[in-house]
Amino acid sequence: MVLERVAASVDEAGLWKMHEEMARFGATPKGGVCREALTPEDFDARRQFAEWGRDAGFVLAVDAIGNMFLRREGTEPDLPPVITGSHLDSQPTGGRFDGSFGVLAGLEALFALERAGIRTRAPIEVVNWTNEEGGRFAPGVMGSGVYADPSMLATMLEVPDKAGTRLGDELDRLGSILAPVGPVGARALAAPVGAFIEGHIEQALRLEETGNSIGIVTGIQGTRKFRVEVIGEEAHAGTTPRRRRRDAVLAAAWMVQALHRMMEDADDLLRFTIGVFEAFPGAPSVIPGRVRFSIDFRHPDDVLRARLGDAIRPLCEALAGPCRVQIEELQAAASVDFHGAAIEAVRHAVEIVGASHMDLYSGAGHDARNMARLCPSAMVFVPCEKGISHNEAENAKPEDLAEGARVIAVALAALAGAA
Ligand code: HGY
Ligand code: MN
Ligand code: MN
Repeated sequence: MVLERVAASVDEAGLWKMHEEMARFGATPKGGVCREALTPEDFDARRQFAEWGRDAGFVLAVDAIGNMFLRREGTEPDLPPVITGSHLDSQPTGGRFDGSFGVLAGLEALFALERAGIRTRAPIEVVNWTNEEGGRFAPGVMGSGVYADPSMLATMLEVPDKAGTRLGDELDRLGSILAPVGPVGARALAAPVGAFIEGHIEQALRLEETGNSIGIVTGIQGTRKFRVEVIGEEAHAGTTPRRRRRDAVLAAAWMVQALHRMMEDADDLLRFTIGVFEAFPGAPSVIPGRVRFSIDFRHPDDVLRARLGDAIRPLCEALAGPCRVQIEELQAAASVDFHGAAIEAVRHAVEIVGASHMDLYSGAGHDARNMARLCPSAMVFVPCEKGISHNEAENAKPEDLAEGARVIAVALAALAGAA
């Protein structure tokens, strides 16, 4: 009966209201959010998250990469916490639910436990991971990545944004942002975690197509991310003959075409995206001397990703012509399958809640991939309208968010030993 009481204590209207309030930070005219990592808008969202936690009596801790943990104490405080959460940062033309749902559903799960007067043996924490999206500071899933592998910290602190601002310098501002809210404890990177559950919108169409409310995520496909620099020579557009040109856009364009052709697969499982393509100096009458473009390559099969990912460099070098090409691999993450106590708790929770559900494999990357390296991890997907995401038109229904929060709350309570 305890777990049923937890589910019954989730407040749909309260959860939706938190989404509406969180969406104010970085709100865009088209109804989305632009809240890139460690911008003033992200700091506003972080402050709001801290205030809601403080008002509920939860204790805030922050680690060296700015991940924020709000803790509801357990009756056995020395047990590793069961953690839930996601990210409050967004893409530049992001939606109101990507990341926010996982953080706010986690908060609502704790509020439900408070309302029901239910204690748990282990502490439960809600986390806001730093820089999941990676739009301003590449690569993404950075906060959870550093939490899982602290040896990455020094490198990540040096990552610059387009304006050359160091991530570490922006992060240094977080302390003064949060200080007025209340006491902030320090959290060690890679501190033990009992289990991790992340709620997220599906960002695809399966739940909406099948009429299911809940996706039990069985795994996340692997990814490889690169930055490519093509270096030519700036010259006059009117006087420079073709034979003397070292045109970085021309060389890069050949590379883009050839890469897309190499990455075409008959079963349309492979995901290959060049989302950033910048020409410098970007003046109409100057032959571009430099091009920078991004590569985001994903596929469930680790062997195929290794083979095709390793073919990127030789292909670009073969097409560089009179230019040079520099390629840096920013991130390589293997496909992950979720198993163990966390996903079993989610399976049990959907039965307790009575939610319609299906197993789903995630094409999108999430922080749960990194947490799966530390502890039993799982994800709970809820539908989003037409599967639209990484787009300001992203939308979801209050009843779907509440159903997801009920499943998350019950799974957390079970994992943390509710009594
Ligand atoms: O790119 C991703 O898969 C995630 O939504 N940031
Ligand atoms: Mn996300
Ligand atoms: Mn995203």
